[in-house]
Amino acid sequence: MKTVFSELHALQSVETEFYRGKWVDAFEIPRRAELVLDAVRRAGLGPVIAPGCFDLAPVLAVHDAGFVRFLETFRDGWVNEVGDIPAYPNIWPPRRTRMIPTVRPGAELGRYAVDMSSPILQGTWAAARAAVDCALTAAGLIEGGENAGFALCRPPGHHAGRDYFGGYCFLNNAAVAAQWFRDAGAGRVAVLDVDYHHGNGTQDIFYDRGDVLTVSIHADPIQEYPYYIGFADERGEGDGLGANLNLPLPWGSDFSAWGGAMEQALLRIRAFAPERLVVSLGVDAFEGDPISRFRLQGADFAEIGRRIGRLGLPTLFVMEGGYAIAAIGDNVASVLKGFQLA
Ligand code: OKP
Ligand code: ZN
Repeated sequence: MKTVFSELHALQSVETEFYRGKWVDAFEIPRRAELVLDAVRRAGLGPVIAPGCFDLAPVLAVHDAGFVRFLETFRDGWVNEVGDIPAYPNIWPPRRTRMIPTVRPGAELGRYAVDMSSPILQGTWAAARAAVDCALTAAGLIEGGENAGFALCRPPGHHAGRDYFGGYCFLNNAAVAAQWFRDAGAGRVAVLDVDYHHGNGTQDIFYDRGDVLTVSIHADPIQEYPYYIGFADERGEGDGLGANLNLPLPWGSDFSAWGGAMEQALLRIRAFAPERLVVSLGVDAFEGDPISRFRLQGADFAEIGRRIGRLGLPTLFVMEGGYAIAAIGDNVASVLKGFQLA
């Protein structure tokens, strides 16, 4: 399968992040994408291509126009008022406020941010758009008849909702691609999120829709980010009732537990009979991940890929998390090779 990759990812780059009350070496760094790129090349997965350019219509199909406009224009006001420095929110609107627009960049930043992990930099908008372009280009390959594609997206996307960003994410690459498949004619699309963290943005975007099934296997939000969402009783609403499946697992889960959850996920996906599958591919369930607490081994990632491959669906893989620098490349390549050889 082809990998779609843009060098522009490197525009999103910080040295440190705020973690457990301290500024520590950042986990979500450009090197992650470079290592994944090296690994897919070494694995002989297939050609690496640059993304095409898309207008904002596919982004606006899942994201709020005011939010997108904010991401696009925020830096000008911020630099003018605060200076050319990374922008971190330090205030958030309380519940039941009227959400009246302000004229202050810092106040608008807090309106749309859910946490401090996604600083907006000079190049953030370009990097986030390039990631979406990677997802859409890979989706286009599948629409053109290929059975699979890998969008090597960075920054990741699955924590970004219709009108919020956070968790290293700005635009929801997987959700944009899933909606694009719908608009290209697929009647039903499934999103399988195997990242260690719940795909809260993706769930939220499609929560009231029956045409896009969202399934996530992740650490129990009672003890893990994103904390307030991702519980097993969230099943969708309205037309979407039954079209969201959350499979939370406790800290310390290994593949005996994770693989069992995956069987439930695959059963649900088969029953839904989607025409396209989008996989939010985070590899932070790996036991060596520095911010995560599952215990998957390297070989388990190949098995994940094989099981996805046995679904026999046109499949778009979209890069999400994974922070164990020494293993991220091998783990991603293992999933993709496992899929190819299934
Ligand atoms: C992004 B992805 C918790 C800090 C959490 C954000 C984690 C975002 C993970 N103490 N920081 O799903 O891999
Ligand atoms: Zn994650």
